[in-house]
Amino acid sequence: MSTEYSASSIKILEGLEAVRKRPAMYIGSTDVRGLHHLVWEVVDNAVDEALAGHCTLIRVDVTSDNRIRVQDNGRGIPTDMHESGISGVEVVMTKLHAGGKFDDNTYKVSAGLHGVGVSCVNALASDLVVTVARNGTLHRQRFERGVAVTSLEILGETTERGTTVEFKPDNEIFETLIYDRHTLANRLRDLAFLNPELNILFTDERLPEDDPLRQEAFHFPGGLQSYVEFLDRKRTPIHPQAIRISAESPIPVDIAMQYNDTYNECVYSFVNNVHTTDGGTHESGFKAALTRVVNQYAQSKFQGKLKDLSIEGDDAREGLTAVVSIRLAEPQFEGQTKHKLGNSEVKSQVESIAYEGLARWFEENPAIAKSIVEKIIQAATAREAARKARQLARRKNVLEGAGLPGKLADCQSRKPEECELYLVEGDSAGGSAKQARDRVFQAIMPLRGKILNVQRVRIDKALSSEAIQTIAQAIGSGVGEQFNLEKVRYHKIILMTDADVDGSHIQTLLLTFFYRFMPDLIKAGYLYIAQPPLYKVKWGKNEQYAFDDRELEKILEVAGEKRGVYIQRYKGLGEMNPEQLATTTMMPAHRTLRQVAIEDALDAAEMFETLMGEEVEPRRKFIEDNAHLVGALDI
Ligand code: 0RA
Repeated sequence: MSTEYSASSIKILEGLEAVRKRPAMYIGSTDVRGLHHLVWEVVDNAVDEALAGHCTLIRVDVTSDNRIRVQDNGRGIPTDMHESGISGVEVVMTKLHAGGKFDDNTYKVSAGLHGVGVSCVNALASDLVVTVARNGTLHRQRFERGVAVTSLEILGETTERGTTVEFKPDNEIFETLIYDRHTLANRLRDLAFLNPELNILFTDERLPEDDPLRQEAFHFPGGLQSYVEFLDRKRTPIHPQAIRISAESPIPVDIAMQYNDTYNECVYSFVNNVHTTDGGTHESGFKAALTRVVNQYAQSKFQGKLKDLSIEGDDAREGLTAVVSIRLAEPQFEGQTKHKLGNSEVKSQVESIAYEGLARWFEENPAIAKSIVEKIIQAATAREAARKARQLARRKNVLEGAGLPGKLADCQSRKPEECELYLVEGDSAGGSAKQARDRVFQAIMPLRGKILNVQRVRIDKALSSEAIQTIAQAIGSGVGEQFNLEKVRYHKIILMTDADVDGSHIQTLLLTFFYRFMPDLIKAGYLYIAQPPLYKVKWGKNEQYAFDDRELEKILEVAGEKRGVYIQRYKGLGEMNPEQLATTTMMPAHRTLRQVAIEDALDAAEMFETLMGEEVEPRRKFIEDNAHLVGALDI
């Protein structure tokens, strides 16, 4: 360790010390999200280089010990002396908010959610190595927890160009150090769709050499058009090519959209590559333009079919998959999670670009426009019919909890925040659960047989299923557009199914139902999955439960020496007596619940489509590893 610090570099260290003291202020959290944030921070810098036209290749590697290596072929971080007396590399790596460019960048890509600078990554890495190939010379510098432990050394000559940052997240800071392949691959794939000139190579060195997922190459010269086709790959489009609208002025706007034969709307929007999951002014501008064009077109060409029906935005977006991507010099992000664009001038800018592009497209493609508008008129007609059906249903008070369903064994408490509703597979397990519960705050609803698959049906059809009606009645919140979070009667709704294929199937059908008709309930964190044990191990006077095979092995290691080890495998909830069910799966002090977290609508829609799509193999695979839909949480 040979480091001398000038006055200015001491100030720098104080800056990074602040990052280590309050990491969440800089990267949002120190959980698995924050862990991934470190990668995006470095990748965003490389993407900045690509946007400025200097970089075509980004490699992201996860090493076998969960280190991250990000390599790009951009200009390389400047290596010459900065005015503060240290090299550009050291400034970028140690000075807060110096991660960006020295030069004037028209569109600061990462200004949105990330953009806190690579120095934050450095501060939160137990060690970090930066290698820069620039002006024919290869340079390297090492850091530990943000502190330089070598100077910027010259390694030799090179014909290459670019920056490589390799780091290990600090175990003193992060709750977990294990990277999630899906999270990384999905975001890198998105970035490749959004930046068609980029090649992104992702390698997960934790997977065996012969695993096809070990290395994935993302390069999509078709850009957003390919993105929409990718999103719809499991669906059947009603027209062969995605509609493409783009303009550079007054701001760069790029839109691709395609209608498919489902009833799902799937509109994704981005600002400077940041996914605005809560939409914002750019997304509303696009939607307003679409509704306007469709209404005008239908009125001028399909007056006969339209009669006095009016087309609403939801109708125009039924079965629509669209991606809207814009670039903005100074994006303002709003909302709790800063996933919503606030710049008010953007709405009319995007709206007029989308309006003109769409109107022209409709005029130039009358045959396809006809099939699209006919589909939309059908949607409006069905919506009107559903509204009438709902009105009728409401009159009968079916859905609003005037009467609770007969099968529900309700709890005594009327405080939703302490109430729990167990949705239990089968009448017999339902019976055990009723005996096992704490009736003060735990309600039980047995579910018999299969739930209707609601992925491909409209709301009126879904509500004609008795199982779904009773669930909706018990929860009391209304469904679909009528859903009201305030009316939810239980703040924990717990799916309890057998640990077998049928159980997984029922579980996924229920998840689909909640996802489609009560997504806000999932977002509020009210939906959980119970974890019944798979085994009971008995030896001597000891008795222990195992929730998976690994736990079983661990227990057997302890029990193994002794004689008379007895293992019981539970095939279903019905095999447990009420007391066992209570102590393993239902009592808050002993149970483990998994909270269902649909963080990313993109992933979720995607997954449910795979799940409910026609193809059997991906569905089987999903049911096998639906673990990444639910985050582990001890309650
Ligand atoms: C500061 C200035 C310039 C580039 C970069 C930083 C830069 C940072 C990172 C981080 C990862 N990859 C990166 N690539 C570049 C501009 C360089 C110039 O003007 O030549």
